[in-house]
Amino acid sequence: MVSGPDAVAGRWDVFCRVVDNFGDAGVSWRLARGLALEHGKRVRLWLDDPATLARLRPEVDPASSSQAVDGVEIRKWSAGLPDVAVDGIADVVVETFGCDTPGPYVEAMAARSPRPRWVNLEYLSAEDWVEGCHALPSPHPRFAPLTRHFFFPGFTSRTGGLIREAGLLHRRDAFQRDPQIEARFWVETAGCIPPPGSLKVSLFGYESAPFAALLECMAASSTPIWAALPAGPASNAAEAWARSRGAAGTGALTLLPVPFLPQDRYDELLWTCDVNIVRGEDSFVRAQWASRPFVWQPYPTADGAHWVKLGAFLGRYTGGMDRRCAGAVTGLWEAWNRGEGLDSVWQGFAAALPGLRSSARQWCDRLAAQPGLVDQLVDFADHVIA
Ligand code: TRH
Repeated sequence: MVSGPDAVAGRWDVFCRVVDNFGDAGVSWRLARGLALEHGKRVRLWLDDPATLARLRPEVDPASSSQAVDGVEIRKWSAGLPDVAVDGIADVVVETFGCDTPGPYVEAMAARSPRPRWVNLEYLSAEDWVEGCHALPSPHPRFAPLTRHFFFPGFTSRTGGLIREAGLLHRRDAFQRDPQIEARFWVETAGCIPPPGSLKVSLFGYESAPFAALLECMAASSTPIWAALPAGPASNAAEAWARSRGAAGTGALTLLPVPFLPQDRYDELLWTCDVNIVRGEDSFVRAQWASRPFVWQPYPTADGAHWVKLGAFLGRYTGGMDRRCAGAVTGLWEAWNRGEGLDSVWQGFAAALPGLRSSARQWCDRLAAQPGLVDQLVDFADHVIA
């Protein structure tokens, strides 16, 4: 057990392999940036696909094999890299989402004294078993002195918490308090400002999401709805749906295609909208920090495990709600993920929004009472594991 000032580890290597979509790069980037900017760590983010990160952070050069952004050294992780003879190894090694640290690097870790600390940052889940697995050690089968620790993000004090940048909620509050700032966001992002009294909705989902059915419900709304559609499945589906409507038009619904936004700008979209439809892991967390009602589509897997994740989170998220709100959230989320039955639940959800808005705020405040994931991970690496 190493403790005390000499235990503070300054050099961190974070490994990320982009499976698909954006979340792997999105989460790993937030982690690396927090370690560098908020904890003064010397961080290298080894990323196999910098082009994916460049979509989230336009300052990133997709073609570069080595660059520095926001205090993070971003290195392209490819065959033979890192070259441990040249690049050395860090004091703390974080592999994200079980991406497996490269073999030669692990061998160099085993040969180094003191041994580097080694953490596997897992996927986010609200399931009960996570608390029992968080922070558990797993000795390496080949290199006995090496122990990998499993670090689970989560929603309770017995997990590693959620990534929350310093000052995030203050920046959100300042944005949400100032109509001028919100208006400027809409003009810069969509070229227009949704009129007062309209319901603003952001849509981000997988190809499988029933976008057309939801847009149909919104078109029939008794109040105006403005839907922001970041470039991708949502905007493609909306374009096809509007074409299919032909002369009937889009009713109470106004479609607002917007570019795929830089991460920090996407936060602002979530902060200004009244309802956010999100997916995966990172936008799911960002919608909770926006403290607005939201709908979540977990990453769908062939074995249906996403239903278990959905149910586990719904259990926690609706636990403090009254029956009407809990029923409205559960009904719409299940219909959204099932891909059917939206017409019978959308109205109930829209009618419950005032109560859902205060529930979203309470939920966010409850999460914000816990230390953020980066703070917890640094404490874990510097003061808990050898
Ligand atoms: O893109 P995703 O589906 O990523 C997924 C999940 O992370 C999932 O857990 C993982 O198993 C799979 O990848 C491999 O959804 P997610 O996690 O919300 O990541 C999207 C990122 O894109 C997030 O950081 C927000 C960001 N984003 C923008 O920066 N601008 C935008 O305009 C939009 C719509 C999203």
